[in-house]
Amino acid sequence: MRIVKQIADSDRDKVKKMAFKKVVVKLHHIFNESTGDDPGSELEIFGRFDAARLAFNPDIGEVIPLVSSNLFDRSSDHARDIEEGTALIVDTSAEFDIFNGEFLQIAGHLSEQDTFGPDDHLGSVDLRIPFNSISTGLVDLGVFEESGQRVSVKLSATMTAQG
Ligand SMILES: [Ca+2]
Ligand SMILES: [Ca+2]
Repeated sequence: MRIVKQIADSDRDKVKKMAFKKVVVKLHHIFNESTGDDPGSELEIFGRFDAARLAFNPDIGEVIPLVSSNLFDRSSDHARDIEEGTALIVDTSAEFDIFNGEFLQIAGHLSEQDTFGPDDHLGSVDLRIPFNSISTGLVDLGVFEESGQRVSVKLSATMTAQG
Protein backbone atom coordinates (compact mmCIF):
# COMPACT_ATOMS: atom_id res chain seq x y z
CA MET A 1 0.00 0.00 0.00
CA ARG A 2 2.73 2.38 0.93
CA ILE A 3 4.56 1.91 -2.40
CA VAL A 4 1.41 2.65 -4.36
CA LYS A 5 0.89 5.82 -2.38
CA GLN A 6 4.47 6.97 -3.00
CA ILE A 7 4.07 6.57 -6.74
CA ALA A 8 0.86 8.55 -6.64
CA ASP A 9 2.58 11.33 -4.71
CA SER A 10 5.50 11.54 -7.13
CA ASP A 11 3.08 11.67 -10.11
CA ARG A 12 1.26 14.53 -8.47
CA ASP A 13 4.54 16.41 -7.96
CA LYS A 14 5.38 15.94 -11.62
CA VAL A 15 2.06 17.39 -12.69
CA LYS A 16 2.43 20.30 -10.29
CA LYS A 17 5.82 21.23 -11.75
CA MET A 18 4.52 21.18 -15.31
CA ALA A 19 3.36 24.77 -15.81
CA PHE A 20 0.21 25.28 -17.85
CA LYS A 21 -2.05 28.07 -19.04
CA LYS A 22 -5.74 27.70 -19.76
CA VAL A 23 -6.57 30.02 -22.63
CA VAL A 24 -9.76 30.88 -24.49
CA VAL A 25 -9.30 31.98 -28.11
CA LYS A 26 -12.20 33.94 -29.55
CA LEU A 27 -12.79 35.05 -33.12
CA HIS A 28 -14.98 38.12 -32.61
CA HIS A 29 -15.55 39.48 -36.10
CA ILE A 30 -14.28 40.12 -39.61
CA PHE A 31 -14.40 43.80 -40.51
CA ASN A 32 -14.57 45.26 -44.03
CA GLU A 33 -12.23 48.27 -43.89
CA SER A 34 -12.38 48.96 -47.61
CA THR A 35 -14.23 47.40 -50.54
CA GLY A 36 -11.57 48.86 -52.87
CA ASP A 37 -11.99 48.07 -56.55
CA ASP A 38 -14.55 45.31 -55.97
CA PRO A 39 -17.91 46.02 -57.65
CA GLY A 40 -20.62 47.23 -55.28
CA SER A 41 -20.16 48.28 -51.67
CA GLU A 42 -19.72 44.82 -50.17
CA LEU A 43 -16.93 42.29 -50.10
CA GLU A 44 -17.81 38.62 -50.51
CA ILE A 45 -15.58 37.01 -47.91
CA PHE A 46 -14.74 33.35 -47.43
CA GLY A 47 -11.94 31.35 -45.86
CA ARG A 48 -11.07 29.57 -42.67
CA PHE A 49 -9.55 30.08 -39.23
CA ASP A 50 -8.38 27.45 -36.75
CA ALA A 51 -6.74 27.56 -33.34
CA ALA A 52 -4.55 24.72 -32.10
CA ARG A 53 -2.33 23.53 -29.32
CA LEU A 54 1.09 22.61 -30.77
CA ALA A 55 3.82 20.55 -29.15
CA PHE A 56 7.21 19.32 -30.24
CA ASN A 57 7.19 15.60 -30.92
CA PRO A 58 10.73 14.23 -30.41
CA ASP A 59 9.91 11.02 -32.31
CA ILE A 60 9.46 12.84 -35.60
CA GLY A 61 11.38 16.04 -34.74
CA GLU A 62 8.47 18.31 -35.60
CA VAL A 63 5.93 20.56 -33.96
CA ILE A 64 2.52 18.94 -34.39
CA PRO A 65 -1.05 19.90 -33.41
CA LEU A 66 -2.36 17.99 -30.38
CA VAL A 67 -5.77 19.65 -30.25
CA SER A 68 -7.31 21.77 -32.98
CA SER A 69 -10.54 23.72 -33.12
CA ASN A 70 -12.20 25.41 -36.08
CA LEU A 71 -13.34 29.02 -35.58
CA PHE A 72 -14.53 29.95 -39.09
CA ASP A 73 -15.05 27.96 -42.27
CA ARG A 74 -16.73 29.26 -45.41
CA SER A 75 -16.26 28.01 -48.95
CA SER A 76 -16.30 30.25 -52.03
CA ASP A 77 -19.87 29.10 -52.75
CA HIS A 78 -20.96 30.30 -49.30
CA ALA A 79 -19.06 33.60 -49.10
CA ARG A 80 -20.49 36.17 -46.68
CA ASP A 81 -21.32 39.68 -47.87
CA ILE A 82 -19.74 42.33 -45.66
CA GLU A 83 -20.67 45.96 -46.29
CA GLU A 84 -17.79 48.45 -46.18
CA GLY A 85 -17.42 49.83 -42.66
CA THR A 86 -19.28 46.96 -41.04
CA ALA A 87 -18.32 43.69 -39.40
CA LEU A 88 -19.45 40.12 -39.83
CA ILE A 89 -19.99 38.94 -36.25
CA VAL A 90 -18.49 35.48 -35.80
CA ASP A 91 -18.16 35.03 -32.00
CA THR A 92 -16.76 31.49 -31.99
CA SER A 93 -14.32 30.37 -29.32
CA ALA A 94 -12.19 27.44 -28.25
CA GLU A 95 -10.45 26.61 -24.98
CA PHE A 96 -7.01 25.03 -24.66
CA ASP A 97 -4.70 23.88 -21.88
CA ILE A 98 -1.22 24.80 -23.13
CA PHE A 99 1.80 23.41 -21.28
CA ASN A 100 5.30 24.75 -20.86
CA GLY A 101 7.27 24.34 -24.11
CA GLU A 102 4.14 24.21 -26.27
CA PHE A 103 2.60 26.78 -28.63
CA LEU A 104 -0.79 28.30 -29.29
CA GLN A 105 -1.31 28.40 -33.05
CA ILE A 106 -3.69 30.69 -34.92
CA ALA A 107 -3.83 29.78 -38.59
CA GLY A 108 -6.12 30.86 -41.37
CA HIS A 109 -6.70 32.52 -44.70
CA LEU A 110 -9.27 34.81 -46.28
CA SER A 111 -10.31 35.37 -49.88
CA GLU A 112 -12.78 37.53 -51.73
CA GLN A 113 -15.21 35.90 -54.12
CA ASP A 114 -15.72 37.21 -57.64
CA THR A 115 -18.08 36.04 -60.36
CA PHE A 116 -16.40 37.96 -63.21
CA GLY A 117 -12.94 36.45 -62.71
CA PRO A 118 -10.76 34.46 -60.34
CA ASP A 119 -11.27 35.00 -56.59
CA ASP A 120 -8.84 37.33 -54.81
CA HIS A 121 -6.59 35.85 -52.14
CA LEU A 122 -6.48 38.46 -49.36
CA GLY A 123 -3.84 36.75 -47.26
CA SER A 124 -3.03 33.98 -44.83
CA VAL A 125 -1.59 33.78 -41.35
CA ASP A 126 0.22 31.11 -39.31
CA LEU A 127 0.93 32.53 -35.89
CA ARG A 128 2.68 30.37 -33.28
CA ILE A 129 2.65 31.97 -29.85
CA PRO A 130 5.15 30.34 -27.49
CA PHE A 131 3.90 29.32 -24.03
CA ASN A 132 5.77 32.16 -22.27
CA SER A 133 4.19 34.80 -24.54
CA ILE A 134 0.59 33.66 -24.06
CA SER A 135 -1.34 36.38 -22.24
CA THR A 136 -4.73 38.08 -22.25
CA GLY A 137 -5.32 40.55 -25.06
CA LEU A 138 -6.05 41.03 -28.73
CA VAL A 139 -3.99 38.94 -31.14
CA ASP A 140 -2.69 41.03 -34.05
CA LEU A 141 -3.24 39.10 -37.28
CA GLY A 142 -2.37 42.04 -39.55
CA VAL A 143 -4.60 43.08 -42.44
CA PHE A 144 -5.85 40.93 -45.27
CA GLU A 145 -5.63 42.93 -48.46
CA GLU A 146 -5.61 42.72 -52.23
CA SER A 147 -5.96 45.71 -54.60
CA GLY A 148 -7.60 47.96 -52.01
CA GLN A 149 -9.97 45.26 -50.76
CA ARG A 150 -9.03 45.24 -47.08
CA VAL A 151 -10.43 43.37 -44.07
CA SER A 152 -9.22 43.01 -40.50
CA VAL A 153 -9.97 40.22 -38.05
CA LYS A 154 -10.60 40.78 -34.35
CA LEU A 155 -9.34 37.79 -32.40
CA SER A 156 -8.50 37.65 -28.71
CA ALA A 157 -6.84 35.32 -26.24
CA THR A 158 -7.96 35.25 -22.63
CA MET A 159 -5.98 33.41 -19.99
CA THR A 160 -8.53 32.03 -17.56
CA ALA A 161 -6.20 29.99 -15.34
CA GLN A 162 -2.57 29.05 -14.92
CA GLY A 163 -0.56 26.77 -12.73
CA1 LIG B 1 -18.49 43.07 -54.02
CA1 LIG C 1 -16.19 40.32 -55.14
